[in-house]
Amino acid sequence: MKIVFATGNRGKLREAAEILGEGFELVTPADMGITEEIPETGDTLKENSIQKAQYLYERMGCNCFADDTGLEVDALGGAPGVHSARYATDGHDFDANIVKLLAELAKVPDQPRTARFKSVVTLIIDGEMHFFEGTLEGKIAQERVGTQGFGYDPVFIADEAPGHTVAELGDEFKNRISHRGKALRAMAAWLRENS
Ligand code: ITT
Repeated sequence: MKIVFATGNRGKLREAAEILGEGFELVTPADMGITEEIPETGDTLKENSIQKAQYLYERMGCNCFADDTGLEVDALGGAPGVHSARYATDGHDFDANIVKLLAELAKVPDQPRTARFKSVVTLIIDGEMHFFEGTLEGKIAQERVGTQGFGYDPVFIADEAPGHTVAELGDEFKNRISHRGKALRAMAAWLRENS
């Protein structure tokens, strides 16, 4: 099945292709000649996820899905949350975001470092919206370790793999336990049953 993934994030695209497997051919906005950044101005992950999928559906009239993901850190009142991509700067600067996250946590040394990734996927099929969600619980490491994955992976330790950051685990293990893996496998199951 050919389906458009409304993302400009190459890490997400790589993971989604592996999670969904051979039955799905993923097309990106860039493949369709869309070069502008798709707006995400909502106050929640769900609003942003809808906004990205709807933008593409209205622009191209194609079945598509979008993923909005945020990192919620308990000691920071749920930040960076919906602002995860632009936590430190206006761009998607993964390194600057990690530096800011560790600096903010250094200001509250007595607080637990528990955190979670949450993904909300919006699928639009023939104009109808469907939602799929996934969460990965864990905690924030004291320093960055590992080179795999993307975003906050070098400082996120999943409960399923204590002692290692997600950036040390590799895509295959990450996809098995991750927020995005859970949400996209649920979407794939829905698509297999309903189309
Ligand atoms: P698109 O909207 O184009 O899909 P984005 O990078 O803007 O890409 P999000 O708003 O959903 O995507 O993600 C916010 C940020 O959260 C993202 O830029 C990463 O820094 C981080 N992030 C998302 N998924 C992650 C993951 O699986 N592991 C680590 N960090 C992740």
